[in-house]
Amino acid sequence: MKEKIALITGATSGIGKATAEIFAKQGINLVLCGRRKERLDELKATLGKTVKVETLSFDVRDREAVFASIESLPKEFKSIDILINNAGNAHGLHPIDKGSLDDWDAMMDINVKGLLYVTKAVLPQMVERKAGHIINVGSIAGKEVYPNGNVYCASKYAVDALNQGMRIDLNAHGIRVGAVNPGMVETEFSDVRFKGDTDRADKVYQGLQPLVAADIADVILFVVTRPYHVNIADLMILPTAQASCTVVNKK
Ligand code: NDP
Ligand code: 8X3
Repeated sequence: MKEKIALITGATSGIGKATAEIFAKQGINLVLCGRRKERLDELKATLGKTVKVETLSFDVRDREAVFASIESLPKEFKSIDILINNAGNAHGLHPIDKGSLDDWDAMMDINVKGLLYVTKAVLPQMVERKAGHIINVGSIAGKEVYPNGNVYCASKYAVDALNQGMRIDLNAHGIRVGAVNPGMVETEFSDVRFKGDTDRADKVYQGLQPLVAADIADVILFVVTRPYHVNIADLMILPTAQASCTVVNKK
């Protein structure tokens, strides 16, 4: 994998950060993205000792910033081999009649439209080179709907549809496209969902052993290191204690 370049969105935390760390160990050069610049700088300082690292600080909702940032990459980083579409979050957990319009906008704008903007900005060089690998981080929430999950689930169902659509449309260009769909992973995800209510966030993972971000990063590394004729199209990874969105064996 040496000399390959991966662009990871949402690299400042959780699954994206763990993926950056495991990729660096394999010698994959990195373009790390997120809004929190200080975290990107810290990652560059650490992982930059092992591989080449560029950082891009932008909000995936800001389409001009997405295109300008990716366009600004130095020449040696322009040929992105692997795109990890990971940035995203849930915002709120309310029945549909009580949901907040701002939360709904955030989820659709970040999880769906942001993923589309980044993909559109990265794709031209992949299409031109007739090579590349896109991994869309979906969710079990993109495979089944759970109470109060409504709009978050809709955003992840959209990721599932886009994963299939990209694979079909990019097939003629020889580009690999696949999704990695986690269940419960203890990251900053629930802190964001519950807007900093850490007690409530912690309760989500109490009584079971959830996945950690490194478990998902490990799977992503497996997916990207298959021979080029092998495309892992769709994977779901759950903690052993979780059978579905709502069937969780808590002690
Ligand atoms: P975290 O909250 O730990 O990480 C989310 C990442 O997304 C951060 O790096 C954050 O960076 C970035 N991000 C959020 N909003 C924006 C934005 N507007 N613009 C740019 N970047 C943004 O959560 P996870 O690591 O758990 O989540 C990663 C992905 O995994 C998401 O797509 C999530 O839906 C999915 N997932 C998570 C599961 C879980 O249980 N944790 C289960 C299934 C799927 P910054 O704030 O610096 O911009
Ligand atoms: C995150 C998992 O179950 O909170 O996508 O929706 S869940």
